[in-house]
Amino acid sequence: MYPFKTIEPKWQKYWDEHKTFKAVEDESFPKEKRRYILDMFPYPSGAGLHVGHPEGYTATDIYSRFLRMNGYNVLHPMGYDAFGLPAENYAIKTGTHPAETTFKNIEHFTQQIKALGFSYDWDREIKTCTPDYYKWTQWIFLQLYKKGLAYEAQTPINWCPSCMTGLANEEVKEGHCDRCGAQVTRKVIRQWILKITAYADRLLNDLDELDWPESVKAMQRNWIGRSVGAEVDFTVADKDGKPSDQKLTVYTTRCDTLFGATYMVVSPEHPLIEKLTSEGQKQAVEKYREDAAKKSDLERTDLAKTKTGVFSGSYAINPVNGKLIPIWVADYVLISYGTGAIMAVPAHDTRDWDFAKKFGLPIIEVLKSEVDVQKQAWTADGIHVNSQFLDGLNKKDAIEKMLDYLEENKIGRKAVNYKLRDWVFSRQRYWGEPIPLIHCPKCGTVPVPENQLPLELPAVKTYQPTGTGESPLAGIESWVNCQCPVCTGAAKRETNTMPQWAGSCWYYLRYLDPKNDGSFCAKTNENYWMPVDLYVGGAEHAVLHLLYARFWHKVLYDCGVVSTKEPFQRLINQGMITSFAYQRKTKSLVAVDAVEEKDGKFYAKDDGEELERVVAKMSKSLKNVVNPDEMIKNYGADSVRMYEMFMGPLTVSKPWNTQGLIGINRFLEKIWNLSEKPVNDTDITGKLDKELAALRKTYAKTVKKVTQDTGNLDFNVAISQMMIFVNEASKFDSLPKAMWEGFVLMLSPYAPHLGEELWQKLGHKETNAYEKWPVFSEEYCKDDTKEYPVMINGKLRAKFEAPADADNATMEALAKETDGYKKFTDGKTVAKVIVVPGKLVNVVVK
Ligand code: ANZ
Ligand code: ZN
Repeated sequence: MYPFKTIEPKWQKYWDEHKTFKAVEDESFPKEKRRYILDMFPYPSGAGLHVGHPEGYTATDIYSRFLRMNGYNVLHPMGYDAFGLPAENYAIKTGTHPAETTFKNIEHFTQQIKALGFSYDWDREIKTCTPDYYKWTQWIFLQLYKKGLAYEAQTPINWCPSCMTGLANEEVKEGHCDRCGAQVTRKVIRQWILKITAYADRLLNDLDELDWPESVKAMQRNWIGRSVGAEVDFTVADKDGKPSDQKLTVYTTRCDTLFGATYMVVSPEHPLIEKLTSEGQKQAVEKYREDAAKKSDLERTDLAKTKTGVFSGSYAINPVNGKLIPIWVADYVLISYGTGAIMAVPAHDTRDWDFAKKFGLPIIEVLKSEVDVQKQAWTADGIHVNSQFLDGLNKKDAIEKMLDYLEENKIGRKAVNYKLRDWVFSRQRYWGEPIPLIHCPKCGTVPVPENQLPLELPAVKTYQPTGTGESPLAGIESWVNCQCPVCTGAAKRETNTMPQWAGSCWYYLRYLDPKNDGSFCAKTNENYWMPVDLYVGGAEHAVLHLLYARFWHKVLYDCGVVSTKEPFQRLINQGMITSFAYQRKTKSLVAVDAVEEKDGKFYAKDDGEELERVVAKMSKSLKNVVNPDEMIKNYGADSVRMYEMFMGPLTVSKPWNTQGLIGINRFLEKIWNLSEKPVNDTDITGKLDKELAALRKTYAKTVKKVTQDTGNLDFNVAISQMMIFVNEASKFDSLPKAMWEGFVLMLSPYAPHLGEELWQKLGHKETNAYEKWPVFSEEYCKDDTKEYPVMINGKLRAKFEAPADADNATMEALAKETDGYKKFTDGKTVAKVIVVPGKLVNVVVK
């Protein structure tokens, strides 16, 4: 084994002591020679680093090192997203202060990350839970507050009964808490909410200019969910069926179907319900509303669920044909979207159709349908029928015509709606940034003055959330009771804290100027580095962190404190690293330690059943979690780095296979052995023998490919090419020095410890991190094979591929292999084969 156990700590110590990767805002680098390469910083969990972390981190590290060697000034920082529930849950169980747990975990993470030899500027490390950091998170919150983008409301929100806190929409996955899996309920509590909806259009439109995966952009577009339609005003009828003063407005994307609206539905929370409900229906409506309140939005809008509803007892007048249509109350209409009321067109909307069938409401076809609308809804396009002035038009034209009609008659207008909801921003938990606001009985809500920031998190006795909708901070009277900064009277602090996402909304800005006590980031530093040129992280952040951070960034842009509209110009999602698992015929999975391998086959230890090897997520229960520490210990950090890059393209999911890691370790060993050979200082072109010429060619191709592939983040392909070079070079007893130096430099971003060691072995005294990247000569890269024609009796009958300098025997043999040769000589006598070297093969047959 090559001595990675001594080499790796040696160079880690060197980099640390020499601050090799310290980034300086050096004005001699023009803007186009500066790069900001960012990793999604980790949450320092107790479990430590998993093998997924080094995947993205290695990719950005290779790229950063490559850029430095190509003359760029590179900012490549690392830090910790350190507020969060796990540390708090641990505190509840053990009474240990979350800070203590968090800092212990951070220490462990740092040690693990450093063991991988990443070229971070550690002087810029940040932790979102330290007061010098969250001072500025609070400051940014106050900017939002001053701009009217933070407001207080008593609203029904998603409530996790197990975490005992409110959640943002983004934190609810299919009706369950994204963190603990408990079913989310609705609870009305006082909340601080951020008006992200004010930025919906910009968050949507500016996506177009980002170099991001299409899938992530699509997720953000869907999440923002811009919908263009119309509001239509219906007049509610009085007891005698005559128009009353009351209007009921609906939102529809299909105003063209207005002639097919046979009833209306209002959400159970609609503010007009009491007015709309008749005496006779009062009890039934009340009961229905109570039941609906207990259901989640998901349960209510699930297409598969049978529809429920109740008649309100009143009618509205369809504004285009004067018909009276009943107004129903049903929970498939949500109060939070559009106007909370709809016109129902059962012939052309599936949910309305289901409802109409269940309650015996009329179904009127208004678009020529290819099905019988009494038996099934027709939701596709068609020519309008039964629709007076729309008859004969298709959907698009009919919508336009109806919109004109509505506007002319002042019964409707174009309207835009978004699925995006404002961001419920307060948490009733301890381990987060205190929201810097004060409630004064005289002055109302007053921000904590900026010169009093940070508002530090006080020590508490118990971290247990109260479950009443109040944070544990509410119990600390000495902290809660304060002086109003405006009138100096007695006031109380806001006791809610910020959500996990707050700190990560702007951390990339703090790296630019992490120790600045007078500003969140000096303008000059911001100008120097922003925007982030490359951001690499997991795909799971598509609508949470990545949307929130864009929102805050735009607010800061509007405040004039950042210079770019978007924070992250280019985004790449690394693929998931999976693991193997073993499956029975019944499809049940067997834990790795209950499997035996014999001759490449796998058997269950208990009953000997032959198992199929499958790819699965790493999980504790399957015991297939790969521990990076163990891998580094056994095979070295350089092997782990290079293996993770060699597994496949960065963005695809791929299974861990320790055999592959061992292969890479052998490859590095081969390189080490090469370095033991003498290097030849003199220019040996004069006495070139053929093989060395071939190696020079391979070298030139290797430089070309590794340069291009590294620049394109195609690391696996670059590594393959390095392997080709090493295999060829291994056949030589000595190597030209310039070639070997060039190879060592190319290797260094990938296996930096080995690279530095080999560089030193070549007699260099300093790090190679800023050495010039090798250049290649195009001359040597030229394609050295060509196509040769095969002529038979003067006619072109075939072609074959061969080296440009192929000898006569090779050319003749290859010509005889071609299908054309076989066909046209079949049953004939070959009289002569004439090879014209470098040109063609002539065949004479009789
Ligand atoms: C009449 C109609 C006819 C509709 C038709 C659809 C098809 P998007 O595209 O998602 O914006 N809708 C409006 N507000 C709603 C609410 N609060 N809860 C549930 N459904 C609501 O969807 C807009 C459509 O969803 C609207 O257009 C409305 O039904 C329904 F053939 O109006 B439509
Ligand atoms: Zn006051």
